[in-house]
Amino acid sequence: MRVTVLNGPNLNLLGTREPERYGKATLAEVESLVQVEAAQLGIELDWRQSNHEGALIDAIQALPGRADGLLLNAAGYTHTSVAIRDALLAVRIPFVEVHLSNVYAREEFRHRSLMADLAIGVIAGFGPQGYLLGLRALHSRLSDG
Ligand code: CA2
Repeated sequence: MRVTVLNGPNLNLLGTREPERYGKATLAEVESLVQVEAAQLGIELDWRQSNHEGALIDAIQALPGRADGLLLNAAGYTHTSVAIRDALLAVRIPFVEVHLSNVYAREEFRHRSLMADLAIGVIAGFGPQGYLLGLRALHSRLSDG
């Protein structure tokens, strides 16, 4: 089973700024955690981060034939990007939306996701653990056939 993890803008700053909000772990540390879990589940993981909307869209468009499922933290684009929504609609790849923070306990503009209704489900507020939960959920859904 192959899973791509896409991380959106500013997540490359994880562990270096705003640790009270996003935690102390760097994105590379979160990736290591998720890679260990993926290996245990027999998942081949492709981990990516981009600050650019178009690069995220290119990565989504390239998924068919390359990945069985997607773990998506589109970061700020979650709340704004019709173009990322359109790409997800076009490829129809099963995906789980993940957020480190509890977006519902934050500003109102973060309560709306332009992609959540297309997702299998959404996990928010559990920090890096949310990526593990999301990976397990995706694995279980993809194994159901
Ligand atoms: O909680 C999440 O995972 C978010 O997707 C993070 C986004 C935010 O816009 C979403 O509403 C919720 C922001 C990512 C910014 O990441 C940073 C990490 C460290 C320091 C500064 C920004």
